Amino acid sequence: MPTVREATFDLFRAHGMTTIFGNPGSTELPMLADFPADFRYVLGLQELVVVGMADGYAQATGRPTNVNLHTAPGVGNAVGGIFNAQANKAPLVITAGQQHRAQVTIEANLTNRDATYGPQPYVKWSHEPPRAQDVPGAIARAIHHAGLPPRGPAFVSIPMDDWHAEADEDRARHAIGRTVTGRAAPAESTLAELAARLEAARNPVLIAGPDIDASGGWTAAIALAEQQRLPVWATPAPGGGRIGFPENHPQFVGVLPPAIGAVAETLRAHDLVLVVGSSVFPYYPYIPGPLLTQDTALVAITSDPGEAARAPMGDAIVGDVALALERLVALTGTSDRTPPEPRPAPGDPAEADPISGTTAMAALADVWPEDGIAVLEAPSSTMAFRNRLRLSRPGSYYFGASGGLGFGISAAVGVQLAEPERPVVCVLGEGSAQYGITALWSALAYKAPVTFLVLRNQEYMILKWFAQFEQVQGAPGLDLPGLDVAAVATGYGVPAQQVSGRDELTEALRTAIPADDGPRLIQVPVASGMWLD
Ligand SMILES: Cc1ncc(C[n+]2csc(CCOP(=O)(O)OP(=O)(O)O)c2C)c(N)n1
Repeated sequence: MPTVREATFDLFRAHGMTTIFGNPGSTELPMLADFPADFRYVLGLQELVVVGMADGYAQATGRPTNVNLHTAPGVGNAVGGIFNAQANKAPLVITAGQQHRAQVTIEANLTNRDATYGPQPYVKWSHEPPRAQDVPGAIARAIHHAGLPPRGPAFVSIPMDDWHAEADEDRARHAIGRTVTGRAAPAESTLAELAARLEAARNPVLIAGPDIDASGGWTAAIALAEQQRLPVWATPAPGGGRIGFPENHPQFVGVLPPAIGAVAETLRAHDLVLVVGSSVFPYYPYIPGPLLTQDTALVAITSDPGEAARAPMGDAIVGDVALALERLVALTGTSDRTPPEPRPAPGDPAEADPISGTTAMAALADVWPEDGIAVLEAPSSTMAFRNRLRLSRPGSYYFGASGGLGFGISAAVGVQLAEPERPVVCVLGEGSAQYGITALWSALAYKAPVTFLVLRNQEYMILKWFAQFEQVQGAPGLDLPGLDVAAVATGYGVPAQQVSGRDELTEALRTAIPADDGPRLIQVPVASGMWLD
């Protein structure tokens, strides 16, 4: 008779979940006992980072990924990361230890009181099994919840004495053997109607969202845009956790502004807006205005019923984004509309000392490897990054779609572990870097050869920009004098250097990015400013 632990590891095997991200405590040790040789345990030194690494890994592999957390305090530390994971639609199966069943009612030390409340409301399902024998089935259910659209985290709290209990063999066998699939195309008639609407439109436009990349709809999105001669915008940057359309494509016209009034203004000339794989819209900040101007209609295709229901305007079609795009390609002909003018290539940025964020991104663009993957958490240089890099391959861009900092370094490590053959570059503000800083240790420990580029402006620049926008004066806590991330990295054992000026930066990046023996960190001073170009 297998134990609950043996049955659970068999379940993980059946789902290809042999990489586990965790930070252990006494309540998790029974799960980790006799850790099987065919599994890899990736240690993160703080739970926000553990979840962030798993998030990057789950997104890059497309597979549910187990995150194993310490009871209440571990889950508490993880909540910011869980908030990110639900916005990123990362299929995480989060397990957490719990006190021995015999001591839960008397609330012995480390009891996770009301365990299922902790990660709410950011998980799709939260559960503590009533019996030890239910643990494999509960984890199986969490795997299915996490992997079904919309993907996202699910949570199971497991009392520490459950792991060596005898499993219910019959239940476990069924739980391990089941598959649950959820890729459903919208009804053909709905898509045929949409195709007709698209063909009849005078000046339609496509808004490409992150789920195009996540669903494997990249090629179909290009085919549809080319065949229908659509200009293509990326969904606003705050919610653009992934890029859904090649940004060097001649029909790509830019990243939509993130505020209500500005979106309506930008789309004013279009009679039909087709939003694919995005919420409508990840607005931030609040700039009031009409949602759309009078003569503009909108249709969104999303695999997320929540996104469809909460959209403030337009029609929505729920279904798999890639399948829907493929059908639309088949259902539409070649249009004779004039495609948009290609965007000009960005010019050389002005020289300055220290360099601007724009210059730093231009230096990165100069040495960017074709198969490179970017993980971005550099608030004041986000737009400069998008404009300069113009990434154009699928699976090449990851950004914390909820805005919760701590995603960058952590996710970069997870993405690199999932994609060992592709160079990963993580671009960070020095303030953002602090939230996930302990993941530098994991990068080194697991030989993840990420190049970390830290833009050092000695401040929370974006918050100073927001202060202006919000007409706030005299806010404290917006300066970071003397924060030296290169020195901190050295303490974690990561080779690090500070460079200055575009030439030194280019050279340092040129050397670091192809190196595959472990992480490197390059820090460069940049001037104060919001870098939009
Ligand atoms: C977990 C979390 N805490 C606080 C914030 C608020 N916040 C947004 S941007 C920012 C500062 C980022 O500073 P830095 O990385 O140095 O980038 P810069 O704006 O200077 O480019 C902060 C604190 C957040 N988004 N997430």
